Amino acid sequence: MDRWQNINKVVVVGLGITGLSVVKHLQKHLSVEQIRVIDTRDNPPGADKLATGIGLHAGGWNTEWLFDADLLVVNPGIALATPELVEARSRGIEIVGDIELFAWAVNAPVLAITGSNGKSTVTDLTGVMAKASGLSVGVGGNIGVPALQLLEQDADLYVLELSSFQLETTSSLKLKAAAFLNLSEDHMDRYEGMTDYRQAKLRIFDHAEKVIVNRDDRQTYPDHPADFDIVTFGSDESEYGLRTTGSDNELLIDGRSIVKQSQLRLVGQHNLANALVVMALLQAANVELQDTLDALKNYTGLTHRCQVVAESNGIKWVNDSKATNVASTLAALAGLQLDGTLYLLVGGDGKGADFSELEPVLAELPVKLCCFGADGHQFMDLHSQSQLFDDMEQAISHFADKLVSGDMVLLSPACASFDQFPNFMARGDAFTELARQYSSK
Ligand code: IK4
Repeated sequence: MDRWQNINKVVVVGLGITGLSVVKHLQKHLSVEQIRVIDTRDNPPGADKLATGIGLHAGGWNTEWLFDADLLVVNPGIALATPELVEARSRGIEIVGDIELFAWAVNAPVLAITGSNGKSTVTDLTGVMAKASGLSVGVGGNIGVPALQLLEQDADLYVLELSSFQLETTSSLKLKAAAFLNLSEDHMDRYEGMTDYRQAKLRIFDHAEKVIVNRDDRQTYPDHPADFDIVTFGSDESEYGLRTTGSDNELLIDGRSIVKQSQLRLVGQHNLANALVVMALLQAANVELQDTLDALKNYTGLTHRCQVVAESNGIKWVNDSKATNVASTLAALAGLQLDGTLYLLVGGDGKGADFSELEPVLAELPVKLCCFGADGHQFMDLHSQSQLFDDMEQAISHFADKLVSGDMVLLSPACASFDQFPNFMARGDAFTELARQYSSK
């Protein structure tokens, strides 16, 4: 079926790296006159890299362009509930996202991962291990390289991280296997409630040969399990599971030990679950696990994910900028090895979250809570030792000369970064820079 047959005019809504990858892909099927871009921001990122001849309307909507289109390709940063998009849809204009265009074009098996936390780690590690087995693998989506850009190099297998926003605009993505890792509160500025958020994530199962779900989080199961070929992972001994032996844990497949926790460089209980899902995904794609286990053992994790970025005089600086929701910060706190005071940097764009779950955990820790950014004030009552700052630099300069051996400075902000940074990576880079500056003083 040629999806492009009846498509004459396309509007890309939202530029940035993803929008640019969409435009480039569209140019394979259409001429520049048929492609337009709308971005509501005054200075859309990537505008300087847009191919000549393609119209760009920035700083607001252009409903003339919008309603003149046959197809809208909408960025995950824009809510489908936006009135202009609701109007376009009611006029019968098709709305898709970059992942749907990827689905129309892809010719190799695809694995996909969604969930509130751990999806980037699972996606990256699946890619690393699949490559170790000798396959050529395209890894990206919501992390790193946009999905459409992955198609520029031919691959034997694609591994995609998919956000709930990307899934809302995807309807025909066929998957070798789909994993739904866990569900916890996030994006309450974009969803009516948790039910809504979960339904968006469940779309990942729509055309999946196999679905991988979490026995410890029943919210990850499809509403009608009988309709699916289900594989599960979890902390008991069945299927992809765990067995505790003394002070160690064994990762199991159907009761058979595959690897021990002590053989892994990844730390934390949540990463055992992540490793189990990765094994389930790889087996669903017929990858020979034995060829990948050295890569699993050597894997140290992602940048911006509980990464030690500076260490001097017994003081550790840890970058967990990727913690953009409460559950992610809780996971970081659960895995802590502390010998002194924890200077915890929290705050940013709170996305309407309820941060109260942090309170009992913080109460048990020797912590100085350093709150910053647009919603930093929302953390102030969560601990007796809290202080409010404008930004990270102000916080760090305040406590830097109080740090002693055994202390840790941890950026695990439980918030998005968009109030003060382009994204969590820029926030993590800024923290890393400050950490290196202050720890060499
Ligand atoms: N037109 C238009 C237009 C206007 C604004 C297009 C984009 C924007 C900016 C863009 C964006 C928000 C891309 C996004 C996004 C949000 C891609 C992903 C997400 S996300 O919600 O899935 N990820 C953030 C989160 O989990 O909170 C990451 C937060 C961070 O990096 O700090 O708006």
